[in-house]
Amino acid sequence: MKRSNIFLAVILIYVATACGHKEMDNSVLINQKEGLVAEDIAVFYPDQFDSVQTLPSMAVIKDLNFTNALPGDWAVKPEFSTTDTSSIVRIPFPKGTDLYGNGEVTGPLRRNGTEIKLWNTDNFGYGKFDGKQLYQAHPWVLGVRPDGSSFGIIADNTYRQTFELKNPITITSQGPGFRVIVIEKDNPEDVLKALADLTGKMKLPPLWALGYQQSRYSYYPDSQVREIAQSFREKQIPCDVIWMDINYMDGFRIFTFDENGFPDPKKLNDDLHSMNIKAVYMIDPGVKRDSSYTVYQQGSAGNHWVQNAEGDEFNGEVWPGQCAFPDFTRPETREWWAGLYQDFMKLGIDGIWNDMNEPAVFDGPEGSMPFDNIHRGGGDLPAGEHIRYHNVYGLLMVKASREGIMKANPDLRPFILSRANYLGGQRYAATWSGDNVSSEAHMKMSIPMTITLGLSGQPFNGPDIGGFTGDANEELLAQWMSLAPYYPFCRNHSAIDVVRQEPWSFGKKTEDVSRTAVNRRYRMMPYLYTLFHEASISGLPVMRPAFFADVKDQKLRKEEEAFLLGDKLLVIPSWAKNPALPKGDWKSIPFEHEDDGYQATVKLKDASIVPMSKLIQSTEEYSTDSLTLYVNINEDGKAEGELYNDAGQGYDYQSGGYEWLQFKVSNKNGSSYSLEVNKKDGSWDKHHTYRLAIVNEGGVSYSDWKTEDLIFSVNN
Ligand code: NBV
Repeated sequence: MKRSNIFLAVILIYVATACGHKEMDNSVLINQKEGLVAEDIAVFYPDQFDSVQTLPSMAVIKDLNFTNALPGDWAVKPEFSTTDTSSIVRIPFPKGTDLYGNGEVTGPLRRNGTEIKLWNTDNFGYGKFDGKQLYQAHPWVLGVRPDGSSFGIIADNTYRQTFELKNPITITSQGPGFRVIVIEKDNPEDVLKALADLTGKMKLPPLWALGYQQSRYSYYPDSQVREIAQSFREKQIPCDVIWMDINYMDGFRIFTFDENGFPDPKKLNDDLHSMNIKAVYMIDPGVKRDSSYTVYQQGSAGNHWVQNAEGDEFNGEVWPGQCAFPDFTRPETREWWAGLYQDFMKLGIDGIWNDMNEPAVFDGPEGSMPFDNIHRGGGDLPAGEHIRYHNVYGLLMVKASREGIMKANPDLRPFILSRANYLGGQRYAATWSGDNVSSEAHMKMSIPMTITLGLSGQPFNGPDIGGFTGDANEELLAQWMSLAPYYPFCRNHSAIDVVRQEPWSFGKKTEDVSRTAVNRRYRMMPYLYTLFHEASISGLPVMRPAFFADVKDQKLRKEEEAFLLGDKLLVIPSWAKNPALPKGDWKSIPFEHEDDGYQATVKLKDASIVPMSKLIQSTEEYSTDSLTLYVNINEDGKAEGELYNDAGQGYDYQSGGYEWLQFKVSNKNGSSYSLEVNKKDGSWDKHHTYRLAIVNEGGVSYSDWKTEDLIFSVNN
């Protein structure tokens, strides 16, 4: 059934509220239609809702048909009103509720009292709008009540809008009336799972995308790329990816190469591959207005450009000079764009980095396009002005990029990193938090920012480690690299005009600290990959707030230094000052080279098992043949954990080519432990060798390696 026809088929529950009543601020309250679409999900429409103006939803991929009337005791109810210029929704919530989410934002983890504008913005150094308006828009709030019961709110429209997170929450959109979706669950995890059911899940990325990645604007020429790769191998700092920023291009023309600096990209990529390193290349949306340039010629011939209000090709200034911009609302344009990746990927390119896709336009209003530019739409997307499609320009671009990459490499899982995106954009791309600053403040802020994106549906994200703009220094890089193991997306990246910040750039101390940190990430890879798998099937974030460990403990609600990785590891950065920690018998995992003064404390939850693998230099060497199971046995002598394991690439996993194992360890008596391995799912039958690492107060006691007879004795 077409979504625009929803109203013909639904059972409408019509509630007459105070029609025509004037509010204090001159907005006029309007009627609404409301009902349940699932047991715990309600949808509210303002009266005279015109579906063509905001639907089909760019966030929600499910049809939302009313199934039942809204129960009388439904708690979170939006109230709609309008003014001459805006559509307003006010949502009162019970006292004591903590608010989270709201997407890519600076500021505290707990969002109460904050205000943000959703208008994707190229925000260098977070210098504009006090950093409150960044590259992505997530019209979404998560509310957690004192008892842990939780709700989620989606303002289902893409227009420029403001979220004021006071009581009531006030959403003011510069567009027409829009529907509001409210999810009501017993805990925040279930709200996030429902959000993922509605907006789609991140697809399982290739394993290499979880590795450590090194970038700079720009490594140039290609010999420098090779040197960097070589240095990682010589210095034995694990690394999976090197990134090619815009200088690889010929005059910033996308899908071209600078003849002098990158004369043979295929050879470069082959060389990197021979060192077990992948290559990711940047592609921006702006296409240089140059009549001798094939991409511009094709785009013009295909009538693919966004138009100005007069219906002519819109041009604006970006890196290459005056550019035209693909109109990604058009299916034909997305198909053309997707096709551009065909030959490009054949050069051995492994992943794509879509930057500047807010879209950033240097000489345009607020650094983007005029609000009245025309996007012509197509398929089920109506034509609309830029003010409607601005916030989803990046989402539609990465949707097209993803399709192109998948077509070019049908047997490989795609990897795309996007700077701009919108609620639900995890379906297409991972993200990073844009041009942060090399400062202690931005390093610390990267934790609530990474968690917040996870609480907004995007599990695969992280900051520029070391900071993008401004000079890093020995101390800062050592501190920031010590967090590298724990960001879902782990990439060190810096600007063009700042000091180098590869792990070895400030001498031996930082290099050693970095190696120790990155080694940790690779040792934890079995656990990390298991968490990514969990995120891909449930929508739960990889990096999680500490309060997820005990949602009723109010002391944890503001904690934004310490955080969780999955539900079994608690990470406390070395610089954390009196962090609020969850109760329970969490025990520190003693990794190697623990005492450099920088590494975070990593604690294992009681009754838990986390699998770790041998040290490797790249995920190409990843193997789960020999697994060390870190075990924190509880008072009853028991612990449990899981491992998800597949080929790390390709799609066999979609037809059972994986193993999902469950581990149970019990303490027989004294130093004797038994391990039970059960298959939870998957058709793989792999042989593993295990050893137990029993974590206790004083450190860790290891057993011998065993394949059968899984009774271990551990030397205490
Ligand atoms: O392509 C250059 C940079 C890139 O390194 C950065 O990560 C992006 O956020 N890009 C922005 C454009 C120029 C920024 C000054």
